[in-house]
Amino acid sequence: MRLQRLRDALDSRRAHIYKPAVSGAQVAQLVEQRTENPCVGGSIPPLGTILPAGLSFAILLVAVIPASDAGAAEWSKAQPVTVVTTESKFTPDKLAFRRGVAYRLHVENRGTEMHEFNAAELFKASEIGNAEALNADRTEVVVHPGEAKDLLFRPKQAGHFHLVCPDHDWDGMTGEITVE
Ligand SMILES: [Cu+2]
Repeated sequence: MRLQRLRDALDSRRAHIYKPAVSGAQVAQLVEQRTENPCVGGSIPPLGTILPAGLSFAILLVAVIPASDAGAAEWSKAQPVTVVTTESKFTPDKLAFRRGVAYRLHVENRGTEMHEFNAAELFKASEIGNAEALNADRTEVVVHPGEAKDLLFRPKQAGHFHLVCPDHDWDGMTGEITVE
């Protein structure tokens, strides 16, 4: 019964291999402990019981690591592209990318106001290497005056995409992005 639950938890984890192995198993154990014995902590030996299951998952992770390393190596070779923001424009304001190529987009704010490199549709149609460079909605790179950010992305679809600074589009701060 307990083992089956752990297996289920691990199976569901296999679909999300980015999560660390132990946390999944520990969550499963915590849930179990809470359900079976909410007051006494000692009925289930900590970690020892789940070690075999955790171990098999650790082996699975090792098998997966080379692929992600290869991905990281690809990002390290990403082509650099710099866009400067000032009042009120992107320089350059026309950008061309190729589908399947990794880019390091360097957005540098040399202006005195905050600007946003907003290319929501492009980012949606791209693999993102470092989501932390984007806002929570993954629509834009926000740069404060004097700040610069690097975004790693790889376009997955060809097409034309809008570039806009939502704060200054009224002032002409827009651009065009083409992915071939
Ligand atoms: Cu702006």
